[in-house]
Amino acid sequence: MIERTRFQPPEPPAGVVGGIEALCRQVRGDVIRMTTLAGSGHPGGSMSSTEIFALLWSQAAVDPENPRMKGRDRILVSHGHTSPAVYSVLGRLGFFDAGEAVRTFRLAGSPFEGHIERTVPGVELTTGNLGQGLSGACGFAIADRLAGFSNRIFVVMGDGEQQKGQIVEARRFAKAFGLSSITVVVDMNGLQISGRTADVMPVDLEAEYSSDGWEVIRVDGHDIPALYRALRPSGNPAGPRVVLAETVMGKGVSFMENDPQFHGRALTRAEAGRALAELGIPDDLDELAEARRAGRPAGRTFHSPCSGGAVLDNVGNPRTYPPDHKGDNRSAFGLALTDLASVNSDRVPLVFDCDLAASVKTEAFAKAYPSHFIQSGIMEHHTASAAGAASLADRVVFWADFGVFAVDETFNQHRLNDINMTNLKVVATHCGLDVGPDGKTHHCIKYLALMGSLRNCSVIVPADPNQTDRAVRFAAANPGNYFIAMGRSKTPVITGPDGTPLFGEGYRFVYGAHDLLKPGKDAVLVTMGSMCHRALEAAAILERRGIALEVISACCPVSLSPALLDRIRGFPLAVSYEDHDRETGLGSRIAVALSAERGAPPLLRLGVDGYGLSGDPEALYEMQGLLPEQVADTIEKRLGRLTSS
Ligand SMILES: Cc1ncc(C[n+]2csc(CCOP(=O)(O)OP(=O)(O)O)c2C)c(N)n1
Repeated sequence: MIERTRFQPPEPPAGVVGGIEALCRQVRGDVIRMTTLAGSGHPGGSMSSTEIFALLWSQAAVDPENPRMKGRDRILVSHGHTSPAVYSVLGRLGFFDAGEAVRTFRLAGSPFEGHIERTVPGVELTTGNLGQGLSGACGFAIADRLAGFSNRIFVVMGDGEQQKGQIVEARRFAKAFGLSSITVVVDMNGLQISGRTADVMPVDLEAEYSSDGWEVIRVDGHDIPALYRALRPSGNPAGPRVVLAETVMGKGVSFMENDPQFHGRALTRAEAGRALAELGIPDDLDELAEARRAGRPAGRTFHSPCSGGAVLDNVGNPRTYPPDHKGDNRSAFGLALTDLASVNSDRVPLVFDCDLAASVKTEAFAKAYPSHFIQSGIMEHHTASAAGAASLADRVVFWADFGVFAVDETFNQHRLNDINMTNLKVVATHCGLDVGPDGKTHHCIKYLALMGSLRNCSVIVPADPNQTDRAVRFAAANPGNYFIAMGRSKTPVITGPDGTPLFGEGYRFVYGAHDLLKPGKDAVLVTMGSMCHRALEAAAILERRGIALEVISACCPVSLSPALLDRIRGFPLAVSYEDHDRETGLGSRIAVALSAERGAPPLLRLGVDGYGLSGDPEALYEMQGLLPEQVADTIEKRLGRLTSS
């Protein structure tokens, strides 16, 4: 057992240094055994980061018995390929059985995957695509500070990784928000896959971190007392600190040291034998290989990574916008957000913005709750990751942005959030051709294709301000990632047969349910969002021509219910109608769902074909044949052909 000092004594006790030295030798042996057994992995960086990991997890305020302890220090590893060393350190410090990690590393069904996974106790964030760890740390730091914790957040990164632009965004953010709880350690082994980092893409880390306002310390990353001193609480609480830890790739095994091939190559059986002998570790590789061959582990995870996703129990009283209301969905979102904050004064949501608060309607929230409004600047990659991590810290978190920035710009970050099973509510305004004159760079027409492809993300495309209000409250009251998409323009209130708002008093949002906007018998049209009212106009035109078009809003387009498919099946013609890329949106989803159905009707898909141009939305819809009159004509023509054939 190594004494846990929490970095309080000015010097590490001798027992601590000795304990960590012994641990590091074992860890290096584990790294060799794991990667050779698996036949792949990243031994070089694992062995240069070993002292850093061993010091952090043995000394920081973390508890192997209670890895999710409230107020714990958080240790993030951004270069997730160093998983062998991370798993070995955690296992040997008692977070789980190290033997299992060694035996099953990278084996199908094992929780010990090739890059570190948040399902493993002690791992704070799944990483693997480089450059996102510091952003995650910023999100945790913001959320933990609001929660009143005085914990520390450590982030270990690679030096090649420093070439990523998102890290620069995160550095600025950490300084701007005075995140002095953050200490970064860069493993400066000087090598990456293609050779020397200085040759691949030189980065002057000392100058860059200093000019971004960080405290910079340079240290020998294998010198445990020196590293310990560098990791002690900062004397400079105004800002974050980076420790540039000079290390040696493959440290501890003579023929691996400073050789970049060992960044990502496992040793052969014979090489591993020599390496273990050098380290003074018994060679049990043959027995381990036998045990590994005995069978794949039953797939298991230690715990559900999303357990405890924060929710708001009190969502206040929904607002009902009357039939003559002239407003946009984004304003309804902004008002619902301030409502949620006002009825949850002890659990105010955290709201991230990227310089668009006035347009995405979070300005009122920003004024009323400045401490919970995070102005991230034009740094969307960082923001997506930071907001995702913050949402894992027992806080309801919203990020509102234009569709093209909330989705297209940041898909990679959403994907990692999805893998981390975060609890983030992304609200994308300005979706579709509805954005109009800003032109094709600003038309987000792939939001369903992209966000709908994430496996842990619910997608809602509300029909009007009333449904937007309910959807926002629903997302805040339910755990998990939600993506809520809306256009820019004013959207009429949808009314029922009695002329009252369809999504008003008495309406309850249920995820996955579809909404019947108008019954009909001759054809069924399925739509979503800002096209709902246009679909109703098309239905009214057809009504005058004696054709009864049924109109359904599929406001949860990734969850097309069996009830909806059943309903569609009863019609001679189905039509999908969307302000989204026609090939990858609602129509495609319906086509796929219907392909498994017997007796499915032909499907006419109406949507955006190619990129739009710049202009008034109505003109852009006209160019795409998406105006209600055009839609009515197309449906009438198709029905005519059906009956004549
Ligand atoms: C965004 C991203 N691009 C590329 C890779 C592939 N990759 C994995 S490790 C690595 C080199 C990392 O170098 P460094 O940070 O110095 O780590 P070390 O070689 O010291 O282990 C690359 C390019 C990745 N994982 N993520």
